Amino acid sequence: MEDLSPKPGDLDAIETASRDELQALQLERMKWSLRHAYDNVAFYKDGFDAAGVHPDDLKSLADLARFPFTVKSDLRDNYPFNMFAVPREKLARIHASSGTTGQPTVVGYTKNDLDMWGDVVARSLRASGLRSGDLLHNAYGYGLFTGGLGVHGGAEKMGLTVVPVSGGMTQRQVRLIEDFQATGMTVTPSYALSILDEYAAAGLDPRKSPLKVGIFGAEPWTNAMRREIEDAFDMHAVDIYGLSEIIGPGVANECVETKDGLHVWEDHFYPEIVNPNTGELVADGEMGELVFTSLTKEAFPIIRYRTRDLTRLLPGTARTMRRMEKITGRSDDMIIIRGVNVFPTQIEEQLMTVAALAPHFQVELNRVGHKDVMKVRVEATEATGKAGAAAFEAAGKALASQVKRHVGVTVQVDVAEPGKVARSQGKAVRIVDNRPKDT
Ligand code: DLL
Repeated sequence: MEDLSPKPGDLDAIETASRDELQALQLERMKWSLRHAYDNVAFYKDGFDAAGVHPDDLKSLADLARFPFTVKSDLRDNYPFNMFAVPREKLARIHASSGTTGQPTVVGYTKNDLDMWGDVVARSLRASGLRSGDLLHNAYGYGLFTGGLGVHGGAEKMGLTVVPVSGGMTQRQVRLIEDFQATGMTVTPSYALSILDEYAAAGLDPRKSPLKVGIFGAEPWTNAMRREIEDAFDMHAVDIYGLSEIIGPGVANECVETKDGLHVWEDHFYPEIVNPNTGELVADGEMGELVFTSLTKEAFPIIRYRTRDLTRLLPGTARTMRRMEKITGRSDDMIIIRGVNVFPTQIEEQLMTVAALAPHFQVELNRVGHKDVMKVRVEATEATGKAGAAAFEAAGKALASQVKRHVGVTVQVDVAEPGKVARSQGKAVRIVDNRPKDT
């Protein structure tokens, strides 16, 4: 794999500033952001007043903990535009969640916000190893989802040639990567695996592809999956994180030279970790729920937003900014099987250790009598597929025993023929919950 480390002068000055400089900037910006939210959004004024705090009470970064949280239902309750701090006419763009499970959540951006978003995405793509002149195959979905257009803006800003291919039509993805000689690819890790399948179907060797780096996010994925993808494509694989409520992609990104967790661009997005049950702050290094406060956003300031994503904060390495460890999962995706907490990422890690199985999976939850039963649906590799029933059974047993040993739960494993586990074209659906809804 090519060395894509940054050269002197490649980075923004703040990326290598001292912690003191960074914290001074954060405090100044946090004061502005709290004041901006309080003065212009009734939800924040009412919330701060009810909690007995005022923006002037913030004297240090630690004082942020005195301010109330914002949660997803607050955004739904203020649908569509009541969380905005500027008149609708000042919005340059609106994005929204798909709204498949209820009221969509709506976010907005002024021209300055789009400019800042472009900067943090450009910083993320650069941390991933791309430079002006590279050609980026952007397979995140375009539309209301922030992935496609968010990456696009930053890529153009830093001088990449962007191919706005979006998700879907997988054969065409392979063809365009090869014909246009893409050096970078932005896509969900699960869809990257579908693209990988398509290389095989087309009789092409993915290790000979022009790609130098893949920038994967929008869903959890593990270091075991990184090794699988890096090896399959002979390219770097780095992690990009973000969420619409905070800005979209580009809140945090791994640096290609270290691949040791994601540096949070904390000059714009201030992270905290709290105990998900009590809301108490926990110290850096401890696991908990990630909470973000925007420091510079105009249209949609967001104060202490509970992401439900579980991780921990670690000191900076390749940059001054702190890192967040790869996301273990969302608190909503935590499965409790007979008292043991299980995340789909833990199943993914074990799946990667069984060579006879392909890297696609879904977890199915069923109620049998009074018990919850977890079934892992996986599929045979092409080679296992040809080897017959005994090979399927052995592969299933191997995975069940790995999960039992390393995760501590008993699972049923259903090994399907190659190609039979549902493929994603964006975010993978990892959990299919068939249990009765009333419990
Ligand atoms: O998924 C933004 C994005 C697009 C990020 C493209 C990266 C690349 P939402 O649709 O609002 O925004 O979903 C946000 O997705 O709270 C996490 O649960 C999950 N997520 C995003 N990035 C990662 C990641 C976009 N790198 C939600 N690892 C977040 C794990 C991620 N989970």
